[in-house]
Amino acid sequence: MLVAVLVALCGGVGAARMLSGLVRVVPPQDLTAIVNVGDDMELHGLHISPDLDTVTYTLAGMDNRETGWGVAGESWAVMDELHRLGGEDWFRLGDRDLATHLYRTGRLRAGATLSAVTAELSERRGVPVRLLPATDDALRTRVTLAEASELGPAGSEVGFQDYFVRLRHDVAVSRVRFDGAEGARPAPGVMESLEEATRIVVCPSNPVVSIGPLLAVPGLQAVLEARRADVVAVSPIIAGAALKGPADRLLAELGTESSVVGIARLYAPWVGTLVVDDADAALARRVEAEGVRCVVTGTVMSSPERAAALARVVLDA
Ligand code: FO1
Repeated sequence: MLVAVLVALCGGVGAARMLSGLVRVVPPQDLTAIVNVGDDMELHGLHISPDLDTVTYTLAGMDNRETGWGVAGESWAVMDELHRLGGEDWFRLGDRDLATHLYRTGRLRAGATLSAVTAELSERRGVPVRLLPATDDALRTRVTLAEASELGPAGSEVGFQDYFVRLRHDVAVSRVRFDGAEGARPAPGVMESLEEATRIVVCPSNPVVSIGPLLAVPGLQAVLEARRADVVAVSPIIAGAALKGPADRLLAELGTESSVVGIARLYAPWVGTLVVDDADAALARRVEAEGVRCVVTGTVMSSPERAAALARVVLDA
């Protein structure tokens, strides 16, 4: 095991895979994950935190590897019954997953903070990594659509999950903003962990809608800029494309080249080293021309062993 106090900046599935590699090479108690909450939403009166749950379920070994979200071997009795009643069932909440949202919502209503509830849920599920929401305040990603959709004309602004799940992110976007970000305060432990970490890892998460909301929390980007030499990012773009989700299209639509060079340009103010896939080895010089050190290795985490091999490279970088 390597000795390092690590902080990882996290979105959903890409981050969860990276964390499952990191816990194989550093003691899990030396790892803090700062997780996006821009995807959070209220539905059926419940507070749902998809990225916190994806990370928790993965580290607890109960994740659904096919979907990348939710619980493995899930049952759907509640959703099936809701469907029969004609209720809102576009966002699928499995029976076991629902227990998480019921627990979280009840505790929040009783006055607990999101970070306190997150710690309770991860402790009860035996997750040894410290999980911190980026903020305990309401910060919500909102997406302006560049074309008409079933949710309204071109120019309509919709919630993140409306874009991502309801519209299957199959519609062009003209703007992304993080509602509530100006007044959001970093959750307890976020700033301290970033200041004290020996290494900060940016997981291969969507730069716009997973990492973007973290940077929007006042103070976060400044501390990352101050720690730039110790910040290592893994590119979520391989050979011009995202492995999963709309990162490639979102980058292009919002004016950033969808390539490792585009990622380097976007992250250059606060990232010192970018880890890119072997498929992009020919672009290493162009990455370095952006002022970012480039490390080339296999970044596709198709198994926990490959995730651990990538984690080792990230720590040695
Ligand atoms: N993604 C889907 O594509 N369809 C769903 O019905 C869905 C339900 C869902 C329920 C709980 C949860 O934690 C995540 C869920 N997701 C679903 C995933 C989620 O929309 C995205 O993966 C993240 O927000 C993006 O990181």
